[in-house]
Amino acid sequence: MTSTTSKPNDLSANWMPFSGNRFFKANPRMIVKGEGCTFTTSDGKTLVDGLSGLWCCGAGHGRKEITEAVSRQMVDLDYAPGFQVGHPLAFELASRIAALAPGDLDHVFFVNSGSEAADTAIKMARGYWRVKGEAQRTKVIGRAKAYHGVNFGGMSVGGISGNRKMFGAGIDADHLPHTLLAENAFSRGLPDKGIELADELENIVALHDPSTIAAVIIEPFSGSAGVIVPPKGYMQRIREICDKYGFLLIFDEVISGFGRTGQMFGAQTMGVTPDIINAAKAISNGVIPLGAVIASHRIYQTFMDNGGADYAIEFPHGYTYSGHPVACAAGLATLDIFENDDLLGKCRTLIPYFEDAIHALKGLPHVEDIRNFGLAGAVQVTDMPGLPGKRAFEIFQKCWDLGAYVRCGGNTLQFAPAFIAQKSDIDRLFSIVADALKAQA
Ligand code: PXG
Repeated sequence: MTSTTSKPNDLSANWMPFSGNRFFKANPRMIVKGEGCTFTTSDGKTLVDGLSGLWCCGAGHGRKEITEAVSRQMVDLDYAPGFQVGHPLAFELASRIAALAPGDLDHVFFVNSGSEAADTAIKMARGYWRVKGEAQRTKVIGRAKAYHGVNFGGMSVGGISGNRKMFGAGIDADHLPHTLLAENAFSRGLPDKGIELADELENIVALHDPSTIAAVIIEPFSGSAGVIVPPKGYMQRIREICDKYGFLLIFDEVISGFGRTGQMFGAQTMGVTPDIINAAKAISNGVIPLGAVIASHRIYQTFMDNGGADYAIEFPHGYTYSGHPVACAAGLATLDIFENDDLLGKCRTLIPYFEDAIHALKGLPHVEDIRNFGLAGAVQVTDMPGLPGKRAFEIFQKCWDLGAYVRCGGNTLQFAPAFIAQKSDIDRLFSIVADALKAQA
């Protein structure tokens, strides 16, 4: 008989995601409580949360409005099937999100994660062209250094080689270059140089022929790769080229969406309207998994107009948990907090303070670039010779020991505090990062 109990300190069974399992299990770092913009560790230490969890908890941890809405929903309706039947919360949340989205993006397809959003948006784009009679438009153009999650579509358009090399062939994709230019080092916000990198899309078009391309997928800023911010005018240029050839433009706003740039969507901050926006993470403040693909009226209507018999399924896609009632309750409560607490206003107030604080690290040992956009930023550090990523990893550990949770990825440290953070939280975060950098010297 299998035992149902296990030793509380047995860490072996959990195969952790995107983690050095061997290192962690030898040196565990365990979080047991979250409150506001702090975490408490299993050994009783308080950490300032420098990344809103994993870019999700903009309203801070332990929001009673959300936990109470979730508990109530679990009692009233714990689950409802979403295929061929519905429940009211999914419709209410979709309407509220549609009202917040830019342009004519007014239809919301619910998923459970950013990875599912990426694959859903890609299938939507390819399906769109098929129902329009251009089924040969299958290729999706991503960018080097992009992150669109880990499922096969998102992996294929993603541009972080470490996330791709193990897994073999993906879907039909090609990649624009990234926009990380040495001459833009230490830029604040959108850098000045590099708009011409958008014109590389014309070269991709020339190589493949526009008739083979369904869509272009881009993060308003690349989060995982270390807050790589597009140059001034770049997104406008990409939009123009997409319009020239009819390509659908997908903004992956899993990180930039729901407030991180000071507006509800990065599209609004950038002043560029895509055809599809992907969202997840902060949409439910990270409390319950939830994601959304927000499509334009034109895309939705194209599926409806070409859907065949009136009882037929127009888009054969969806997940058991699409529009889960408990996730929708969390999403609605999160939107209430955005409104009631003026989260966007709070974020906009904090952005210039955060920008000054992160750029004040310039000149400290090993700092080779600092980038920021909205309430997100990264410090790029010099790698140790022959040991890629080790310095950033050591600084991450040192920050933990000194009282801050920060994220490391490759040769960058990444920061995305909660929108409700106080200036004192930002001060504490960056004073710890400064000490950790100096300790490396
Ligand atoms: N798109 C983007 C732009 C993302 O940032 C995903 C899709 C995938 O979302 P899911 O929910 O499937 O993980 C993401 C996720 C980091 C970090 O440290 C970033 C993500 C996830 C975990 C860590 O930068 N982004």
